[in-house]
Amino acid sequence: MSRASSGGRRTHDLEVSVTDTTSEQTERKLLDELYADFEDAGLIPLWTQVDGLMPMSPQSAAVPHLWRWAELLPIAERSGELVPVGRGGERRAMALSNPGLPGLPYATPTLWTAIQYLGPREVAPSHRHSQGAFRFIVEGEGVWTNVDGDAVAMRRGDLLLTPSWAFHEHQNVTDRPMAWLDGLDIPLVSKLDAGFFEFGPDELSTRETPERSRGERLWGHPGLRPIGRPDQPNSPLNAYRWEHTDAALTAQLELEQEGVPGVLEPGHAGVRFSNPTTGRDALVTMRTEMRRLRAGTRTTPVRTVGSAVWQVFEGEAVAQVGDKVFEIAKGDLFVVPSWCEVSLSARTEVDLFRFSDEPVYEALGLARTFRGEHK
Ligand code: 1HN
Repeated sequence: MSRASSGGRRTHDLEVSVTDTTSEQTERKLLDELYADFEDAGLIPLWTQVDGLMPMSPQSAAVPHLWRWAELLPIAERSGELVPVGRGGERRAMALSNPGLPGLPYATPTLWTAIQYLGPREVAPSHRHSQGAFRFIVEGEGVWTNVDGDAVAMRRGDLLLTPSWAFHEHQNVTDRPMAWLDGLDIPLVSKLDAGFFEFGPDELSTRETPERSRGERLWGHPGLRPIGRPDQPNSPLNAYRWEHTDAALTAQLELEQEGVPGVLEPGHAGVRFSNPTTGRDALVTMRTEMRRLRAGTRTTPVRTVGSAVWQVFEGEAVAQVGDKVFEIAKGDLFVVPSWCEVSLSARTEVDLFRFSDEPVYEALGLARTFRGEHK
């Protein structure tokens, strides 16, 4: 195909009538030359490209998809037996790859999601990166993640933060393996050309295994902020314990029973993990939340700009995501692409962890949400 017959030729074919007069032939020749010069000059005229440049609404390449914990865990265990963890590979993390983003280790166009596995007594070595990260634990314990030298216990139901540029390493101090969920903003940071990485020391920064990290001891008292500490873009509270999350959700549903408003919608309680210095999201680029639905609750369908990943913490539900219907149970993960409608029906009481890239859209003035049935 010649240069002139790409893109622009289609439009300009329309301008050439069946009866090709001499003047039309001249014009055609001039247009061919013009389109060739566009290419040589490194230009693409808008009128040949307008499709897709400005869709009427977001057209994500990502698709709704489900990964079952019961399938992920045995694969992670086999990797634990066969694949060492150490310098170079750094982490035994297996990324969810969205079928709409083939070949890429991305759950959505902005969010990396992986199951990570650390065997008995294993250590994942120290490093830091500009990508922000968190861990969420659906089962197990025994690993401490050392974040800038602060040892943070990882236990069922906890959310642990590894903000951008904090050194971190993971240490399994038990004879049992442990698997958990990793969320990172890797694809977003890649798209923004903002990736930095540095190896840390080969020796562990600490072998301590405290109940509570220094971050929790300083920042983990409800409504009490240490005086003299400045605001930080990412939360200095590095662990959000299940005990507190559970109590907050329980209280919301109890208050609803007592006639006090507080829940998101009838039978639907929710908390957002927040940065105690700003009241905003715990991480600058990722929203992290826990939802609890009473058995039998069906949530209002919602569409939001930005993508989300959900993981069932406990219980059973049906998730309707776009035209897909997922029967979900403990540990199962599903993806909601941008502007794709999602609603949940709780078969039992169900707790769900959710994370998304919404803070990015809010910061850029691009956030939109539509609640209700779509016409
Ligand atoms: C990383 O540092 C972790 O620290 C997990 O646990 C997943 C994926 C890509 C690059 C770095 C971790 C990662 C990662």
